[in-house]
Amino acid sequence: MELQTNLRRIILAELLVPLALFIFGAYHGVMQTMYMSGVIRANSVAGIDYYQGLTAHGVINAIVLTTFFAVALGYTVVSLELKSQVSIAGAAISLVLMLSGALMAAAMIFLGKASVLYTFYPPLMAHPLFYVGLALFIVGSWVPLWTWIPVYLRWRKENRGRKTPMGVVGILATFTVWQMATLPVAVEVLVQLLPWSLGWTHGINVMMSRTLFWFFGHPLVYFWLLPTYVMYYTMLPKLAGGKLFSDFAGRFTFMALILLSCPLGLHHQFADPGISTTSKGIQGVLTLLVAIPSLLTAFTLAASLEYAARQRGGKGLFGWWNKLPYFNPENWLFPYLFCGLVIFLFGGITGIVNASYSMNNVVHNTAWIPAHFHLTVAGPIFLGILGGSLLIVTGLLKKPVVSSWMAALVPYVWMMGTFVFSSGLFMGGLRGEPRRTNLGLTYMNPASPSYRSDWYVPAHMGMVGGCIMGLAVLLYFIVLIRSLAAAPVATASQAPFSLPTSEPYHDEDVPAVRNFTPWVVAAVLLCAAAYYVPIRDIAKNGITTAPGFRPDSPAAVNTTH
Ligand code: HAS
Repeated sequence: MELQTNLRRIILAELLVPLALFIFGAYHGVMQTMYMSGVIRANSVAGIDYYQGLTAHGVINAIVLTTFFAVALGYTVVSLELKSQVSIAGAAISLVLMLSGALMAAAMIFLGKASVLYTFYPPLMAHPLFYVGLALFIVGSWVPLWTWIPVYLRWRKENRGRKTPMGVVGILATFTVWQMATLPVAVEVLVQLLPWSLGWTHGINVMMSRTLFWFFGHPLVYFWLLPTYVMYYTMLPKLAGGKLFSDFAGRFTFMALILLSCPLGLHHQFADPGISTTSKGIQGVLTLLVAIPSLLTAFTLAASLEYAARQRGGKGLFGWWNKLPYFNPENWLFPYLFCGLVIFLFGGITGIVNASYSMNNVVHNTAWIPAHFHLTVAGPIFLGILGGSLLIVTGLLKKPVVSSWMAALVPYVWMMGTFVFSSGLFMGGLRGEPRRTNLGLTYMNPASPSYRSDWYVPAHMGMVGGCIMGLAVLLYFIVLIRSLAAAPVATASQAPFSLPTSEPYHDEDVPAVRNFTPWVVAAVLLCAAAYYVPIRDIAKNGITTAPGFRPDSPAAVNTTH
């Protein structure tokens, strides 16, 4: 089946516009490593200051690029796998809301009126239009799920007894998590931040705001992860030349992430006051539980890779690893998914360190944390986005992937960069190097009394890694732009675009993972149980509200903009 013409256009916009914005996001990532290592000893470069650049980096890369990709992949998978037409009006409304919201927020960042980082923590205050932009963006990202549900229900009615395609299960799980996660942040933005930045309220309850943010902020990371898991479960085994080892494992992982993604944001607030240690302890245990679906994914995908390698003639206990298609330009997508998995091994293990309440005290707010998340969101997720976007864009435009050897090289260069970068930040973090700090002005400046020579090597490793990551991005854009400029492939222009789809090796039929409803109900109840006490405590504690601040001044902001 061919995708609807207008849907193809919308998907292309959802992939290409954020990739264009990402050029700024990636540039500011490399600049961060320059500031942090002291190569740059200034507050700003080319009129953009440190916190402005850090905000652009986080908002564009972690919120705009990831959400657009999830929506674009969602439309592609739902439409192709269910062989159904989706609402073009819904897709267009979603695109317009998301684009206008993203551009409004980006404009405020680049005008220097929203240097509040991607967490937009108060008492840092942004211009009201930044919060309006965020609200539009979030509402726009809700629309696709609402329009997919009737399509899915119709498909189920017409295909009684058939299993829902795995990719569709994964996409519906992704957006169910997103819907649950974004409600509290919508409350934070509309009830707290926007009126406060408009000057309608004179102070903000920072603890309530942080708690609502992290109610959203942790499931946000699984919202990033789930589209990549869709690609891992549906595409990777096929690209490796084999089958998905267990169909049940994939479906269970998606359902378990619906259940467990939301009720554990307090692990980002282990150091915050005003929340009881019991509530933090409970959510700490839930955080360890949410690692289980990922551990299951690790074993299932390893078994799928082993099956594929043995089909290709692999032998022995470990000898089969040699038979995977690590570098085959015709199969350029495989390395994006495979390198992502290798990176995620280290991102996942360090997440378990963070989740351990006592060890978190050692690493919290240090460079260790960005090291962890560059091995997760900048590892499997980012590589999934790059690979998935190239696949869908060239597939929809019927263009060849030009220099496919370079396309296959990108993930290896990126992996090398992230490992060097993160190793530096892990080492620095364990020595107390802080995150979100312009170290070049002080700790990385030998002329400063605060100079820390023991952070020199880690911070410079971070910078070298960052430059290698920058090189990978450059190579990727060379491939993408050359592919976009190429003439369409004549033979392929006849064939409808399709996604690589793996068959199951074990095709278990377990009723418990066929239906979303019990998982969603259980997730809502678990969230209510996990958050009732901390929210009640924060509301009751009578915390003094705070005025707004900007990162460059200790004086409170005057809210007449
Ligand atoms: Fe995290 C902080 C705990 C996963 C992202 N995390 C962050 C932040 C971000 C982030 C962005 O408990 C910083 C937020 C901020 O700005 O302050 N995280 C965890 C845990 C997991 C975890 C327990 N995080 C993620 C994922 C992210 C992400 C996924 C992005 C998508 N994280 C924390 C905690 C903090 C935190 C604390 C707060 C710290 C603080 O103090 O501020 C788990 O879900 C991880 C489970 C994953 C695994 C790995 C499975 C491995 C697989 C690969 C298999 C490989 C194969 C190939 C088969 C158990 C699937 C084999 C190949 C060979 C060659 C061998």
